[in-house]
Amino acid sequence: MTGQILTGGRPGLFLTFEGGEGAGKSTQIARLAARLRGAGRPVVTTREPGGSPKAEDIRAALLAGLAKPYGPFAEALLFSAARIDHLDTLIRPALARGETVLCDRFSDSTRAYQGAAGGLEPALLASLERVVVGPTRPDLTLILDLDPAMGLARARARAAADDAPDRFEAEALEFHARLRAAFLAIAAAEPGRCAVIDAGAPPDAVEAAILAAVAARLPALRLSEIPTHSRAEAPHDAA
Ligand code: Z5A
Repeated sequence: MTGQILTGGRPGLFLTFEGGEGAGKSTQIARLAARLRGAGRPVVTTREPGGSPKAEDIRAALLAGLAKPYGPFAEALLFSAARIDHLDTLIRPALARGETVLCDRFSDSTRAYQGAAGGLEPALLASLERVVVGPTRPDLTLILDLDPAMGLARARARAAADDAPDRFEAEALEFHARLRAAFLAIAAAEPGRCAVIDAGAPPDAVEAAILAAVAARLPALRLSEIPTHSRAEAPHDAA
């Protein structure tokens, strides 16, 4: 089917996964990728910030909190710099080859973290997004919605006992509640692009909801033709 799908003027499909901390994005990206690959569909899994060597360098600095003293606009510029390289070196070439790109976070995270939760003007971020992302908007964004206290508890349970929380994990619960509201507001404003998934359900139920949303929104992927048994793989193979 490579090269056969024509959505958004490019042969590949671009799916992004968004949501708060510990919502299960990595888990579900691995499941969807395994299902598509099992059926012989070419898939790239990736993440933001990161996904290319230069963007991974920026990720390390951002998550270590090195840009925090410069404020949310400086952080937004660094997330954008990482995104430019990621788009140029990984996402756009994969879409041009007709591959399906599954990306863990993208520009909606900038809107939510640096915008709604960080206090930057939506108009400023919209301008930045227009310049950085251009026409490479996601075909579908799956917003994994979860009570932030539950998400943070999941993330802490996964972390090693001596791991310090990263720059954003360390924010107060109120910051994470603003994020949740921001992602839901994005979904409400762009219902054609976004699907909200209840991420508080068990992993199999979340996966089923994602498959239903993808099948309904992107029929060109022909998900319903793929057998249900598939094995999850390690996420973010392109990073
Ligand atoms: N950021 C930003 O500020 N601006 C931007 O523009 C961008 C990003 C692009 C990246 O962190 C940080 O950068 C992020 C936003 C900010 N903030 N934080 N923190 P990251 O990539 O390190 O972290 P993350 O994106 O938040 O992902 P995560 O914490 O790894 O969560 P996840 O991928 O959504 O969840 P998971 O790893 O699949 O699952 C978490 C745990 O829960 C794990 O043990 C699973 O086994 C478990 N799990 C998964 N699903 C379930 C269900 N359904 N039930 C029970 N347990 C589950």
